[in-house]
Amino acid sequence: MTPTAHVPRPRSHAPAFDVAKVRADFPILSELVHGKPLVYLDSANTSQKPLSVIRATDDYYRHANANIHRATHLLSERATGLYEGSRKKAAKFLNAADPHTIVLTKGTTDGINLVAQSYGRSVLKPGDEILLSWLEHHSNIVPWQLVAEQTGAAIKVVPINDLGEIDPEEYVRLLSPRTKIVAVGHVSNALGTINPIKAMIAQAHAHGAVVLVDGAQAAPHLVIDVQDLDCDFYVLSSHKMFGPTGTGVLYGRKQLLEAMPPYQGGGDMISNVTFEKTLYNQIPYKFEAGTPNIAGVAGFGAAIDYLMSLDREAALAHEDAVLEYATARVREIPGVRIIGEARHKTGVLSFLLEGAHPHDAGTVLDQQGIAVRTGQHCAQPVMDKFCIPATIRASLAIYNTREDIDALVRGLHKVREVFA
Ligand code: 7TS
Repeated sequence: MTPTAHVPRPRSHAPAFDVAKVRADFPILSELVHGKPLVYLDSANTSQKPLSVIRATDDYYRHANANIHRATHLLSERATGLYEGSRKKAAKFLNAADPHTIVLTKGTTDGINLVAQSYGRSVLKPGDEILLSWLEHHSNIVPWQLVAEQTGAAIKVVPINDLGEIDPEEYVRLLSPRTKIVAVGHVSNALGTINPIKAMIAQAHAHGAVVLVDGAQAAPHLVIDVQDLDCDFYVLSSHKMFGPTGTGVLYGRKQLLEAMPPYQGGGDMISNVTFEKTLYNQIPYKFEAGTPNIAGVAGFGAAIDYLMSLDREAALAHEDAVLEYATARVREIPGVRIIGEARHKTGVLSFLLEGAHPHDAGTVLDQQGIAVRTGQHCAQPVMDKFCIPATIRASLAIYNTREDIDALVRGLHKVREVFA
């Protein structure tokens, strides 16, 4: 919500953002839920899809359905064109210099597991350290625990402060020549904290560590430039940025990807197979074994087109204004405790309401057509830090409005009545 050096923010002449036009692009927003207009405040979980994405997926099955990279017929050519076209779009979206550094994955979880098992497993030795933060989603914890068990490496964790920000002094203190991998989220899914990752990456590099950034929650909101960040790996999920489920991206530094062993074996990831020896395909195909989610990737390309057709600065300014409004309005409700008040936040408002368990609050809100997520948000260490079992989380996207927040506030008053 506050301008930062590492996040491009609106300049004084930021053009107006037409939220009504954006909302009209998302058919599901006219859906009735329990007979009430849908108020969708769960985009950190998964975002809704614009018509262009729904159409791109449908078009693939109507006009291009075939397997990629391996047939001579026209449909396969079309399918391959769509698939490789999305890779190029993803490279542009992340400002990666070379589309070959874009591995198409099943999503963020898949990308992190790939890096942990391919890069991590081949370089880590007993005594090495993997540095995580207390803000991480389970997807950026458990894959590292698995590879730590396999290799004898140790996991270190940077603490967070009471605002929900990574402690910068502790981060530097925990970096050492033993640190081989730093894996950190760009934006926290539970609290919305934007981490100062550009500085964190530079500090990690100064100690010789390789950095993976979990960008699942950043991609729908922030402009991402992997060259400017100078990160080694950046992972994201299509479904959180208005694309289909089951697809995503792993960006990797070219020299690292080239040196890494394959993650999975199968079709398309080889250049020559004999029982004596198999030669692997070049990057990124070496990491893309088997028939992928081609329809999903076609839709993902349309989602990137959609996002890039927007004035991203104006979109972010709109989201920031709605988050600021939400924070102020929800804070006014008696018995509310906001969890996570980082100085730099995007997209997420987590809170507790005295007298109502988050799950019960979520059920009452759902009855009024309001979709939020309640629980620990796959970020149990964050809940442990605040000594709470769960929160109510309203998460925002470009299509949310102040009216959605007014509905949420009315809904929370109803929750208070029910549990008074
Ligand atoms: N990393 C972060 C920061 C996330 O927010 C999520 C999903 C993941 C990784 C995993 O992404 P996936 O697409 O591979 O499943 N976060 C959430 C959430 O906040 N609510 O539901 C899923």
